[in-house]
Amino acid sequence: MSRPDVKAFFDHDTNTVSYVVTDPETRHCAIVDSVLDYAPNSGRTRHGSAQQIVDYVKQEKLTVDWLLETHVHADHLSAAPWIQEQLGGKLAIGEHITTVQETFGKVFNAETEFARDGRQFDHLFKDGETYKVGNLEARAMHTPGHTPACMSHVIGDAVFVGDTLFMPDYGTARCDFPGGDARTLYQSIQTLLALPDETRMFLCHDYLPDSRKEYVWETTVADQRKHNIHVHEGISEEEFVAMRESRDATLDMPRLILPSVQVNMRAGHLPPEEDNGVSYLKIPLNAL
Ligand SMILES: N[C@@H](CCC(=O)N[C@@H](CS)C(=O)NCC(=O)O)C(=O)O
Ligand SMILES: [Fe+2]
Repeated sequence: MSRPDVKAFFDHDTNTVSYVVTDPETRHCAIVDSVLDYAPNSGRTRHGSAQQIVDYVKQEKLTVDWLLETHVHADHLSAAPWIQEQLGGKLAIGEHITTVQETFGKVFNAETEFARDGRQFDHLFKDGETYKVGNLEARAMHTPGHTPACMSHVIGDAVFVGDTLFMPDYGTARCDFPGGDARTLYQSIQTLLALPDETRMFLCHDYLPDSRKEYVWETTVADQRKHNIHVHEGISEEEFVAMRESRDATLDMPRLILPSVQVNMRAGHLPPEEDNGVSYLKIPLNAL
């Protein structure tokens, strides 16, 4: 089984992990879940986090095959289009992005020109679709539950699971966003736990439970099966759903959900500029 080099970038502001996944043979890579820095007080976007990824790719002389978004993130803005401008590569997400665009197109009463067929992306992955990163074999797995369009990506001996499982001592992703569903997430997680035991598993966030001092984002399938506090072997679907739904009822919306979703449903592009050349975000009152 081929083994990609995996370089992680941790964004402290949103607890998000981005990855550059490289085929050591061809030096072709995929960039997974990049972050555009956003200051909600000023409405200012910056490229500090994304620049670190661009610098790394240039320094290592890598060719970018793919910019993968595991889902329409609700907690940070994607830097994928900005990175693509400098490095190339195909920007891709799961085919069920169309459902997310329908839902949030309505929530934000988006302009009629806002296409809800996923055309803002270069490629829409289907469940089980295979593709390559350099010579590495890769496969997209539809793993909904947190959102309807969530995909995980198996690349060589590694899997990038987006928001499904977090570290075993933290548990799993929430299921209370529009289109989320705890029962569906349980089923998706079973497909991830059925991967080979030794598969390296890379997570999209770490929220540092009280029991731990260091951020961690890598584990294995075997470790999750044995130790994940929400879904280890022996926990039934009913038990999981009851736990997840009661926990979700206690969670606040992510700090950046309104800006994130408006931008990420457009593949990371800002809304069209108004006649004064400025792009605006909306705040729907009492809608979420
Ligand atoms: N405090 C964070 C919360 C982020 C959040 O809700 N994260 C989602 C993933 S986008 C999640 O699944 N959290 C799981 C949980 O806290 O149980 C923020 O405001 O950004
Ligand atoms: Fe998420």
